[in-house]
Amino acid sequence: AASAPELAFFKDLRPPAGDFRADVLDGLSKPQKAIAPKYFYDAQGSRIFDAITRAPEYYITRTELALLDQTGPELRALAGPGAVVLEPGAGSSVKVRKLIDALDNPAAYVGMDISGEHVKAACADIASDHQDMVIGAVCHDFTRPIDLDALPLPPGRRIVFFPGSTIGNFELIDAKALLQTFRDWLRPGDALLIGVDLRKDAAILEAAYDDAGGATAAFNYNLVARINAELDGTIDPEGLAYKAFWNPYRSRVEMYLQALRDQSFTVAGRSFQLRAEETIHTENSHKFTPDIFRDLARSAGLAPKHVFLAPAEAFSIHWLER
Ligand code: AVI
Repeated sequence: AASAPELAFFKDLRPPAGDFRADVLDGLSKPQKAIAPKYFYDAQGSRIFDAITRAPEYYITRTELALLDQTGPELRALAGPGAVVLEPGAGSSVKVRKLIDALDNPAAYVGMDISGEHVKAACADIASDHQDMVIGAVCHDFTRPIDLDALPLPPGRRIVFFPGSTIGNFELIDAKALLQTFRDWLRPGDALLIGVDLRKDAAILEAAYDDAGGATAAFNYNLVARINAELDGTIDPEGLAYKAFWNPYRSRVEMYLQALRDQSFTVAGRSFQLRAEETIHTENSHKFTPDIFRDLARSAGLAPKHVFLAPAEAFSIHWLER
């Protein structure tokens, strides 16, 4: 693996640590206790997420990768030469390699992620394989504002790449706002290439979000470990069970940590109680139909130009333009 000096730039816009504390205390004070899923992704959580993507039940990653392989020539034609690829929530950047390899002389790639070390290493790896491109990395929470003009981006058609169906982790109103944010990153004619998971059988969905190997459960327990370590918490992970279920009315998989018994704990000096069976909501993963997603995109000011569908409509990748 190459090291960071090969990056054209690294910008650390790390969100203040106080955000985590305030958000956790606020979330645990609600009638339905909840913690925002972005806090899953510390360095260890990002590693566990990579393990989830390799779990046999978690069809999303391999389905999207296969779809990207198949759509390469069409993506190359849609994008044209010299594209500047921006990837919010880049993580380990496996998918973008397929996009970069498909494109016609892409000019630049910028990976952005809330996990700074993770994104820096992943982008440095890409830089060592693509010395002809401008490769940068940014530590950034993409739900917060960013001034793209402050990044040394070369000219060229911008493609914001947002794979993985991460859009599904947002409440619909927030998903719309996020699409509007990405739209603001684009100039007329630029594009958003976004992976969107589709509705399917409940049993497939529930298995994908509660794999037998326990990676998804470990992902949730890591959040507890993170709260205990960083916010001086006393939550006993053994008092909590991980649960995932498909909610057909809201078209989403919902994930929770559920109390196995009455318990109390402290976080950052504040006390909290959990009754037996009470839950902490950790995540939603919304599933769409192609039409419902296109409507959402239009409502955010993006024009659907093309959709690529995996076999059996297991997954979709949408090309949207400003
Ligand atoms: C990142 N995101 C799209 C994942 C998903 O499928 O909703 C997060 C995840 N949570 C548990 N498993 C995967």
